[in-house]
Amino acid sequence: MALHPYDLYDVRSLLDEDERAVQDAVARFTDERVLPIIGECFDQARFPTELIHEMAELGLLGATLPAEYGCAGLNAVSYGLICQELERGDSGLRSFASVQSSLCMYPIFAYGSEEQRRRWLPEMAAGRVIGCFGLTEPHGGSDPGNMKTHARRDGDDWILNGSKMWITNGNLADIAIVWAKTDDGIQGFVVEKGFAGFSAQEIKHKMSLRASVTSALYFDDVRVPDANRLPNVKGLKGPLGCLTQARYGITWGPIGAAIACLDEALGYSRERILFDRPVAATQSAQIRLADWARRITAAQLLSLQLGRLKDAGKMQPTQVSLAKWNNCRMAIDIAREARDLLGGAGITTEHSPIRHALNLESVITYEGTETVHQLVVGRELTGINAF
Ligand code: TGC
Ligand code: FAD
Repeated sequence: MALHPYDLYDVRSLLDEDERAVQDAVARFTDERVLPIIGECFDQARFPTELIHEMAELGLLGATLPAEYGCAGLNAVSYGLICQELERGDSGLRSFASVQSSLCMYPIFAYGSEEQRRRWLPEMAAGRVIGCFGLTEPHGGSDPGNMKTHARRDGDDWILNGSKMWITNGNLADIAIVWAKTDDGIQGFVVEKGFAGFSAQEIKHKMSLRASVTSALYFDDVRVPDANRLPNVKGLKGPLGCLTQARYGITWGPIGAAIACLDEALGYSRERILFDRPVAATQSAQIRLADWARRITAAQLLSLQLGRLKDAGKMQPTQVSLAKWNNCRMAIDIAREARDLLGGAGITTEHSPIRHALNLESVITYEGTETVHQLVVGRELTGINAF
């Protein structure tokens, strides 16, 4: 029997019935609702807000959180498959889901009070409240411990000052999870749209993640009630704990982008006749295609094992760093090479590789650059902190 070209090791056979059903449902959504419009959204630098409601209906927002908060209660592998299938459409869609789920709903669930959970999570699962996550600052995102944004206690409130940069969903969001220095260490605050002194400004002229909203956030003496402070975490481990959740999903996403590029390049190289034979009949094209399949297969197995470790409560941040580094590198290299295999046709958004390649420039940078993840693995091996 012929092997599946995008799953040479039959990784799907390692999924249970529920996981396969999740993958199929999101794959259908991507094929029917995302792929027909996404090239144009990218051209127009427009995030398709019209899809938010459908993503919520499918249970894709906060998918791993419990049903009592209106969420789907899925396992980590299912969440990974959601990210993979969304990013097969576009990294912007996966970014939206990652930020809403792992960076906004997760900290409210993990660090928030019961009152905060009940207030925000059901609305966020339904897509009626959109979140963004403010950690990075203009002077250096890799070193968030050096943040300048600070909050000062004033009676029952806090007064927040500072700014955040490169914030996904910033101008879409109804609430921002903002990390700020206090006299008692770094703490997280739920800052609501409309609080006086809080503003968001969209970042224009992006050549990457064009179908996603990215913003700068400004806090000018913003008064935030203590009821909006996340009470159950202090220190950098708060935001870094959220990043571990989001980075886990990001290990899966680029697999989808790489599969989309392999799919396009396979189809194109079979049809394209040069020197009296299809490009796919040349040894150099086959070696490239085979090499992409090898790298995709390795990434699939890496993320699946990571997901199994996560579901068993055994996943370590260093393992996430290794997979985020490997899978982003795998996907960006494949996307760039697939663009080349399409020749001149590869430079327009008629075909997906250039869009994926450009998007992956952000994906390999955000949630910790490639260098940051290499140094995390190096620190694990040597016991020496090289940051
Ligand atoms: P370090 O001393 O290593 O750790 C401080 C405390 O945090 C704990 N910790 C973690 N906890 C959970 N998960 C992790 N991954 C953790 N890493 C560290 C650690 O145990 C310690 O706890 P405690 O109790 O001892 O205080 O901190 P460091 O200052 O040396 O930082 C190390 C470094 C460079 C790895 C860290 O700063 C880092 O990861 N930098 C990169 C920043 C980053 O990734 N920013 C991403 C911003 S959000 C984003 O990009 C969203 S894009 C989303 C989208 O659109 O999809
Ligand atoms: P810098 O930290 O200034 O890094 C510059 C260069 O220095 C990089 O090549 C880096 O690898 C290298 N470097 C860093 N440390 C070392 C070292 N020790 N040794 C050698 N080299 C080093 N942030 C949020 O908080 N929320 C979001 O929603 C969000 N969304 C984003 C969306 C997009 C589209 C993008 C592009 C970014 C987003 N970010 C977000 C920010 C992202 O996390 C940062 O861009 C990233 O962490 C890197 O920070 P920086 O851009 O300031 O680069």
